[in-house]
Amino acid sequence: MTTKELYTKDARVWVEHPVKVWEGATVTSDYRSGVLIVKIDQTGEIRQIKIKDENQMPPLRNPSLLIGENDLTSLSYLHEPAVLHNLKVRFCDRNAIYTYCGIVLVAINPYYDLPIYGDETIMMYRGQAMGDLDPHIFAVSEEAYTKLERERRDQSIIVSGESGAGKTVSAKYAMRYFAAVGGNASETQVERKVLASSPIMESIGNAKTTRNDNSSRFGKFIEIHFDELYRISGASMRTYLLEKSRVVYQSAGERNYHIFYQLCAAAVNMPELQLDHQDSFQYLNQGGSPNIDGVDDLRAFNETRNALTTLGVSETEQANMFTVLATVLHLGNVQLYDCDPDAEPNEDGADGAHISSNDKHLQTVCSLLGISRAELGRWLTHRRIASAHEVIVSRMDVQRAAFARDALAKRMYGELFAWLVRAVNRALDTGHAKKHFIGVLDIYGFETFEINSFEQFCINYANEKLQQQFNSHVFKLEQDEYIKEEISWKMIDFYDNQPCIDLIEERLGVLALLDEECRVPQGSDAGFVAKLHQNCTKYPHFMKPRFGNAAFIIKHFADNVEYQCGGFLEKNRDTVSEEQLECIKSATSCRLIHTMFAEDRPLDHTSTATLPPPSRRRTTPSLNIGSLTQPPRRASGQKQTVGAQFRASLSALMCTLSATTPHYVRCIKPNDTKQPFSFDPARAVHQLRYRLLCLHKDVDRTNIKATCGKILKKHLKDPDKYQFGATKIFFRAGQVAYLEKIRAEIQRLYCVRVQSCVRRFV
Ligand code: AOV
Ligand code: MG
Repeated sequence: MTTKELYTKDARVWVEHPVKVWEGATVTSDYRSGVLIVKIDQTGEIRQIKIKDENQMPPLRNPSLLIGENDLTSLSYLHEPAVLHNLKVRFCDRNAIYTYCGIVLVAINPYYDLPIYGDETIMMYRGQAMGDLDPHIFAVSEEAYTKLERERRDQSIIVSGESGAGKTVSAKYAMRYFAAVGGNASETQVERKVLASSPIMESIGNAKTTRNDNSSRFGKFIEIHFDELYRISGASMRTYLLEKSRVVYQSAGERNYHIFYQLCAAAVNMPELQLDHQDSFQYLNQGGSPNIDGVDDLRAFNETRNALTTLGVSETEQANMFTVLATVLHLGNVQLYDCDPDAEPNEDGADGAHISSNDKHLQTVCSLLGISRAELGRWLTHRRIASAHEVIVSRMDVQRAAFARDALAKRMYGELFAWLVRAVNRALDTGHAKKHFIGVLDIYGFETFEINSFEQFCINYANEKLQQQFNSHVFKLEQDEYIKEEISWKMIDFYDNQPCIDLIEERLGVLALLDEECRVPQGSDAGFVAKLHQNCTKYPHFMKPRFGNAAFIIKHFADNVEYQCGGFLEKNRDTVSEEQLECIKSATSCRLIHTMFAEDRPLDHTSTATLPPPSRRRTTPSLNIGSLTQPPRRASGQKQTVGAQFRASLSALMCTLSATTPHYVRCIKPNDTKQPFSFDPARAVHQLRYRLLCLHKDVDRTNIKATCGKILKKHLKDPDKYQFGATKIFFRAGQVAYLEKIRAEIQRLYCVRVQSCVRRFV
């Protein structure tokens, strides 16, 4: 089929538009080489389109009867404008937020509470096959649940999408589905606990960012365990790299973790914590955005407490938790002076960091924990440097002291987070052996801000790995299909994330160079970037910025991101003053501190690279699934860097996922203003351009192979244009479109649908 035959008068095409991205047009006269004349449908404007390359003709539109299909793969043309248009029609005209694209469920965030998640809807989807009802997260969940039983293989639901696209909400609905259909009404009420884990984890691990009011700042993989009768028998959770820098610093318009604001909102009920209005704390007010639309922090605090109670966290433990959180806030308000504020005016106040003797926040920290004010005061301003021959204690300058204080606050929060994850896991562990599981993965979405640091680097690296996991799964499906169908063609049009992952993971890649710079005595952020610029330019996914040498650019699958190197080394090392830590650990009035910092803390059971010696491991399976927010030590006793540890935990996750049957949910954020049902085509298309890889056409089984053979012989003269598999026909590019055109013409003339015969063996 030549271009001339396809682009005849009245052919319907898509032409580019600066705002709408694509708009409909109709060809006004048969295409002649070099120029296509079209009439824009909406405005009536006649436009001459110069065609330089006939491979880049305006895309053809689908027959109207296909618009609004609930599976994109049933469209004749599955190109960008077709996908975008179909999703838009479904979303804007029909309020249908879910659409299938082959094996992927596309979910567009409606920013509106739809009445489609109730128990009645769950029961409606129970027992139904995927295509029977409208696309839904419940349909995907049902598919996973059915397959668990049918295949006797663990399943996973992998939710992805950029920040604010709706991953966490989708993951919660999937869990709700499993809780409803797999409930076993036993006393342990695991389902209730599984659901209660969400508000807890969100209060301590989610925060308002400029992209999402409830942004997850950690990744999580929840495994729901089932017994031999496929009833829920327990659950466990693994978490990934909490963004700890947020505890001490927030960018404009952002907040610290929700729990802090909840605590301040409830301060009057806990006078012993000596809390004040949230704006009075340095760690809470830097973003200048203390409230979230539609969120009542006091109410949320009560929900958090109830959820903690449901999970068996005792009143005392809760009180201890709040003490630790209050300590962190007071610590952030300890004022550091660069000379002695208590010295008489003519007295010589020694240079370096000082704390006033009547600093009330330091006093509060010490009384809350029951530790010596003199000791903590000393180690907040001094450091110990041990050399081979002697130990020197010297006063720090204010900047270093503030840095050390912040590192301590971050460590305390990180330990508290890890402890809570263990508490959740303890509550979800019913003691029953798990026979099967369905895992739900909800990680932080790809993100790029004005200033991107180590955290964004890790987040985007994780997304790169996940995208690669998806690619290899689809690739494998395709390969399996070809083998099954005895087809000898190879898949070639495939975006491969591996080169970008290589840039990050290889021997002289970003993580290795970062670790190396962390090890050398005078290592610096600038030195790290210099090393990158020296070694990484050979990678196609690496770029030097045009100006300056304090940054580097990675060309991710989703976007190019420029990372500022400031803080990379410290964040990767994640060190804290041992002396300060000892002070905190000497707490006499907060038992939780001891539990939190207990040395034999279990580690992620799948990250073999990070396992402690066996004698120190605990044996309960779910207890072994610890939060990975703290870098464990290597066998040599040397602390493993955050980057190395994150890499190991991601690789363990990929292993886990590859041993399951995956189900994919791709969330799309339709606008940046959180408007209900508002669809910004430019925003959506940006996400679709890298997300929808599934070009595989699903073809039904049939026995009328010969009929199809005849039809094809008639219309596609060249036998190289298609190949018969055992149950399917495989077409070279462009051939299906051609057949569709013929189908449309015949349909117009004779009202006969040959589509089914040609494209499918019905
Ligand atoms: P994310 O998980 O993908 O972002 P969320 O799941 O937190 O995004 O969704 C962001 C917000 O969008 C939610 O708080 C809801 O207000 C709204 N929303 C999402 N899905 C739905 C839905 N199905 N129905 C109604 N509202 C919805 V991040 O964790 O930032 O990458 O880290
Ligand atoms: Mg989230």
